[in-house]
Amino acid sequence: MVQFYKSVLVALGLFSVAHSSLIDIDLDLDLSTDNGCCPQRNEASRKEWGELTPSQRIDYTDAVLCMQKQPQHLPREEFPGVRNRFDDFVATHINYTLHVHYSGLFLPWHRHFLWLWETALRDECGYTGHLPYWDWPKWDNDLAASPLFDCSESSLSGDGEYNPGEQSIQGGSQTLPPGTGGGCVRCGPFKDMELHLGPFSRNLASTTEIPAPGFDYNPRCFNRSLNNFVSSNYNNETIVDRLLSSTDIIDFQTVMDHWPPRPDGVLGPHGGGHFSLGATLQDLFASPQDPAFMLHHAMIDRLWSIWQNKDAKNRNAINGTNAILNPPTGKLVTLDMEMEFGVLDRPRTIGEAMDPTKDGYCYSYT
Ligand SMILES: [Cu+2]
Repeated sequence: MVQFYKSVLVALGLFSVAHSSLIDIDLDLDLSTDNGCCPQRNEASRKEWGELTPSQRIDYTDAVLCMQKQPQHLPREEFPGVRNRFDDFVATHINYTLHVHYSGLFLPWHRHFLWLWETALRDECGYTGHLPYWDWPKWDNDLAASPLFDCSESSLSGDGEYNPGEQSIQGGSQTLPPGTGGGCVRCGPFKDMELHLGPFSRNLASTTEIPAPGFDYNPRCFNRSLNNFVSSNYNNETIVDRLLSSTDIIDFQTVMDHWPPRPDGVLGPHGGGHFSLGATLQDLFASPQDPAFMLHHAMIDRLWSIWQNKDAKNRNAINGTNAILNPPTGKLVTLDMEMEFGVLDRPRTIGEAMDPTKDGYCYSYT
């Protein structure tokens, strides 16, 4: 996938992050206060997974399993692979993948997507907690020993069964070693989970149309492969510190998606998290099928909000276009550009998603 992006970047002549084709937007909003406008409920605090008690963690995974038992809202005829409410979120992600990755929509679209997920868990499955996050550097050397992936009843399940046929991963100029699993997950709360959508090839044939298998129904087991090489190289403390000291949104987005922080960097911490858990989370389109997806993106959202708050006046900015890899044909993002969420929500402007402490969201991270 990364190899593919690199060649597309070269083909599009975007190899040197074309500042001129990107846009910076500044808004004079104070992100450091909630302006007292969160009247509907107390401000939600999103916590690190290991900070939750085991029973709070089980409340979260129970709510995820509950979503997999609720009826879908998307029509079965058009979306045969969507079998439940959880799949509504997966299919919505597939539907907008070519707009909301490696683009100006990446950060705000995923911020709102996570909030819709958290809200659905609470409203539709009686979850009383908030969305936890995966603090990558805390566990980057030994994923299997972390409370996230130790396969206990209070984890998000763990490694898949060992599959000797597990392939190494091509990440830019680097060949990343395969992980330790590769087969079906057989322990923890998601041991019986079935994936319905995807898999999508990592060699995308087109960047303008959703490729095969689209929304086809393809039931199979939930596959994982823990990869400490990837997490320790691309999700370590040094990279997180570097991300938080980014000088502007262009720098922030470059570090997030490319490490070393150049457009030809192999993987940033965004890709690193995806590639740390094997095929299900690596799937650019259908990755929300791994229950760790929302916690990985909550960490991205957390770091974005921490970074924004360090210089609130100047960091209410977003950068890029509304198309994957910011091709010249993409539309430059603006704060009043609308983002779509299909059946999950009405369209929202980018500006609406810029401040998590504002009325409507009212959350912060510990
Ligand atoms: Cu995504």
